Amino acid sequence: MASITFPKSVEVTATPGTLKLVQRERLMIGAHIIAAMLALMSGIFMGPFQAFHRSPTFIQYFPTIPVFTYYYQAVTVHGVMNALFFTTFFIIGFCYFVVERSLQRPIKSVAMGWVAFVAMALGLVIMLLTILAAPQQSAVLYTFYPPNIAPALFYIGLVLLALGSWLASANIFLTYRDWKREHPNERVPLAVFAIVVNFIVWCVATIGVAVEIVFMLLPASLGILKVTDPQLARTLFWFFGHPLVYFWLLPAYVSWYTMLPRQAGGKLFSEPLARVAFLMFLVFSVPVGLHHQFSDPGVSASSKGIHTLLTLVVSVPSFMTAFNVGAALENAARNRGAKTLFDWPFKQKWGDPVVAAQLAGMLLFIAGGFSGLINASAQLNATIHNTSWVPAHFHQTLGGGVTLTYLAILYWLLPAIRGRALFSKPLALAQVFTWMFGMMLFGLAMGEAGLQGAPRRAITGQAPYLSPAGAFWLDMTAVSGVILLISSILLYINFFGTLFLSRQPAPAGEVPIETVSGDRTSPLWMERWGIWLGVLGVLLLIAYGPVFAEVLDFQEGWNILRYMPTSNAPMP
Ligand code: HAS
Ligand code: CU
Repeated sequence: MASITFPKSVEVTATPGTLKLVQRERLMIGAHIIAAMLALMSGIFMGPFQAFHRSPTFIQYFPTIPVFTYYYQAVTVHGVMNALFFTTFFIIGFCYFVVERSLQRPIKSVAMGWVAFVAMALGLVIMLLTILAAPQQSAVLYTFYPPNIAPALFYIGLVLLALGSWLASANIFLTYRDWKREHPNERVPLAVFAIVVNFIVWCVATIGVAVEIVFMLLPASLGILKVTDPQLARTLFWFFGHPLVYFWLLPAYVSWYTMLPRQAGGKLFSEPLARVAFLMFLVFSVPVGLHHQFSDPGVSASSKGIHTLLTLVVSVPSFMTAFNVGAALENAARNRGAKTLFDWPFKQKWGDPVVAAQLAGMLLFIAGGFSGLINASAQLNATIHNTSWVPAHFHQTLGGGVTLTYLAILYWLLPAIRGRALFSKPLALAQVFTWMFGMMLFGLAMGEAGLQGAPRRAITGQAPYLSPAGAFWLDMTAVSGVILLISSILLYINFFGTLFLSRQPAPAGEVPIETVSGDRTSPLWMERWGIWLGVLGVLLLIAYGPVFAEVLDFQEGWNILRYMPTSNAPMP
């Protein structure tokens, strides 16, 4: 294979002038994007085979699927690599790029950026090797609930990822602070505003999982602790796990709000409204984790009620996004000649993979968002919890809206960094549409199967208890797996093609970064982060204070750590 040679610097057109991407920036951001795509590659190709494992008809004809035979190993690699490593690398690389280009300055410390990258990359390698070398013990899935305890290296891989991401957060905060000192009376461009929000959410959220890993799981895996506490661990995990989904979502929103309007040929409806939406994410993303624990014993109904209410509140900024970005898209279509009430969705640039990927992502996200609202209602949740409805939901949100938007970003960012045009636009379009239809079918099929009682995280292809309707929808899941397999192959042909085979120079004018804020009306105190952290602190006290009092069992005298951990995950 040809080696990658980067030209010294590349002219990248952006408003208002032309920025120069310097070599070290390209290397740093390129390294993050490549690591992200390699992580995704190791996770994504497991997916179709899991779908095949779930299909009764498929299992009937191919009783032993020769690839990725140990189902729980594959599901662990799929979840850990796609949801934890791909996302974190991609978000950090993309956010460095946006912050640097928007604020027209390098990140605070390139050296710290590299230290962070190396820590995360080491975490990635350690994690992959551990799951490969100890498939049974490390098959604890991406939620790693005790009492299953993985080998210590599994947790060390996660710790390295978290440490690296904290350094990256510090880098972004310090870059923003330097800019703010020089521009005390200016509003930071919207994209950077959103990124600062996102990394604040991330730093608060990761406290939960860090405590869980450092004080419970790692000591248990090293044999220092002989007991564990699933309930406490789950509560700490979901303190992190829900805001995690917004950590994935907000970079996609950065693209929808600050890039897509221009890419689509329109104008954002309201920038101040966007800032309000992001501030709502800041204060409401964390105190809602119990909506993953509605079925858990030992947590009071009143706490679950508070979290239900706040979950519904945190869906409001997404509704605001739908109207704000939807209006921008309508504006774009009117500029392109749309006349009637309903023709604007059709008058979009469906032939441009960067725009089409985001629109397709939005369509999936509408379905995923609404299934989220169903999950959030405690009564309905009892019907769908732990069924395949839940993976249907998060493949339409994370696998649909978020991932397709990241791929839209990849389709302009990779050429900009590499200095070469995208290998093939038609392939990219084919990838986008196969992904959209594949994920729609996956969502429909897994959702319907879930309503028929098919459990999540199970080799349902071998289950004797399925209703005929459930079995039918699980077969449809396998069909969606085939479509998504094709889409994934197309993605990687384009990815490696752009890196190694493309010869055309990257087209000018495709980097959609705003360098000044067009917003003159948002009050400057929106950037007084202390206020918002204070509000978040109060909400956390109300929403999580009683929960931790309950799970720590104060009345019984700190009655925690009651359970013996087992050593192995379920056998195949
Ligand atoms: Fe969720 C479980 C509730 C959003 C991810 N969620 C999960 C899990 C994951 C996940 C990974 O309440 C599984 C965890 C596990 O392994 O156990 N979720 C919600 C709610 C929302 C929501 C209320 N989830 C997300 C997002 C995710 C994500 C975003 C990833 C990125 N979720 C739950 C609950 C559970 C859950 C329960 C636990 C279930 C259980 O029992 O285990 C909301 O934030 C969603 C709001 C979104 C909307 C949609 C707005 C639409 C927009 C599109 C605009 C379209 C336009 C038109 C402009 C209301 C913004 C375009 C025009 C064209 C022409 C195309
Ligand atoms: Cu959640």
